[in-house]
Amino acid sequence: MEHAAASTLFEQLRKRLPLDLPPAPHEALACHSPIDGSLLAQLPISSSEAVVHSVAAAHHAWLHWRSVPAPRRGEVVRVFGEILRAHKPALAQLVTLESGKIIQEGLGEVQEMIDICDFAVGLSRQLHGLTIASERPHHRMMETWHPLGVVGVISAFNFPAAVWAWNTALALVCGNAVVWKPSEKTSLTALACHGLLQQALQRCGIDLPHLHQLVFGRADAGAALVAQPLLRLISATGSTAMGRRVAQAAAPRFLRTLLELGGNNAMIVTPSADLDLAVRAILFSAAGTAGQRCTSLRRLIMHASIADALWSRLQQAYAQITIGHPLDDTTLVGPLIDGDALVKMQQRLQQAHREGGHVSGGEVVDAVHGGVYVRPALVRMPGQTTAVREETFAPILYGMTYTQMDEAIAQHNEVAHGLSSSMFTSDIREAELFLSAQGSDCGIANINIGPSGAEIGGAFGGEKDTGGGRESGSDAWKNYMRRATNTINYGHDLPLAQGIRFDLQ
Ligand code: UN1
Repeated sequence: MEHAAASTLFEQLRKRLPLDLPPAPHEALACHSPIDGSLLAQLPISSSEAVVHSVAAAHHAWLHWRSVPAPRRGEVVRVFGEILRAHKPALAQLVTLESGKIIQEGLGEVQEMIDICDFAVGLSRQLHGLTIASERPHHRMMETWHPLGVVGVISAFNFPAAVWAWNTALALVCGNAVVWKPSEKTSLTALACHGLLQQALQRCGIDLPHLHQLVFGRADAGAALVAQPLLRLISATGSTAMGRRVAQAAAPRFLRTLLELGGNNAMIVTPSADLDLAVRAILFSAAGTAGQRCTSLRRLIMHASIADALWSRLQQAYAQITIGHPLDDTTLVGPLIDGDALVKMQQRLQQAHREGGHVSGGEVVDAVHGGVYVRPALVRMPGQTTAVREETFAPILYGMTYTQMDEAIAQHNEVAHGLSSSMFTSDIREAELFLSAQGSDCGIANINIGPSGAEIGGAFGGEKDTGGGRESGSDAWKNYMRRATNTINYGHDLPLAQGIRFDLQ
């Protein structure tokens, strides 16, 4: 199917989304589409003074917002969810134009935003604390949860809207203000999300336009944000190198961090696995989103008895992957984000080849003029070499074999990251072992589904070089609040804890 240039499609979207482009004077951020390289717009880069100003204004708005009852805060998020439903097709197209992910995944991304809004609305009536039995007579203990203040959000290009929404929907119902520094590669999606959230605030009669702020720019804009003393939490998604810089800047003043960094996710396929399911799961997890999810499948650890059969089925499946314009319904793999991503992918494939790997795929495909399109690569490796142990943000799947389960699990856990993992098996012993304390060391461990595509209801995040943060569902909301332990004495005496006596004689 023929498509107009991405820049033309963007102009059409401007009629359907609140994309009020601020004037971009001297220092501008050029927003290009990875689909065809066309220039969509220019945005002003936020100066460090602008960052200071944004955080101060957000703090000021927070002073009011923290006293709004949580269910009323939930109402804003509920209305935001409705606005997202109404704008789902347009916002999904913008996500596709800016990140290059296929439209099915763009729609999925907006759905993920809607889902977290629903979750947060329910949560707004469930920010429960505990009551705790006091050791002292006529005393009561309890926990209360209070808003934190200004939350900084740094997000990556590959989920330009959903990861912000996980953070922001929760941060808002928890009574916080948000300052968002999106990836410089997907700032327009951020602008649209910001505009839609402003509509929700207005519709609810909340006159706090500075409750949510945007900061545009590259790494230095993110660094300026982290440096703001009024910030109470920084939630950052992106590379491990970025997370390390954030953590180091945050540590001296004990700024709370929520880090969701890279992954070098694996799947173990055992002799009893349903290979039909496994092939489909591998295809989505490894080639989907052009291998540019932090949860993408990168390492396949196959039992020797099924390895050859599985690998040849994968080769057949990979040969049929349709690569092309991400707005085409038949496309499964769209462009890489930019030329840099291609260079890194090719260098890694060369390294894997030098380390004894047999590479198929990985070649550049002439799908849409001006974009970087590659065939996802399958690399059969003699073992878990250096190349395999590195996370490469590209569609590369390494295949290795094992014979003993303990060896497979050791290999599985032998990498720096610990985000997501999966096992395909029909053997309950193997499945339970993988999920046990001796099994996968990741924040997410799945059986008979791939490592990517998590639902919002669970806590999302991982261990080791993944940063340790948990976002989204379960009790991740606690990251966005301050816990106070309260002890109340309703008696006529003053007993001290631990039975200590401290009386004047
Ligand atoms: C990311 O790539 O940063 O589980 C987030 C998934 C998505 C989120 C990925 N729900 O793959």
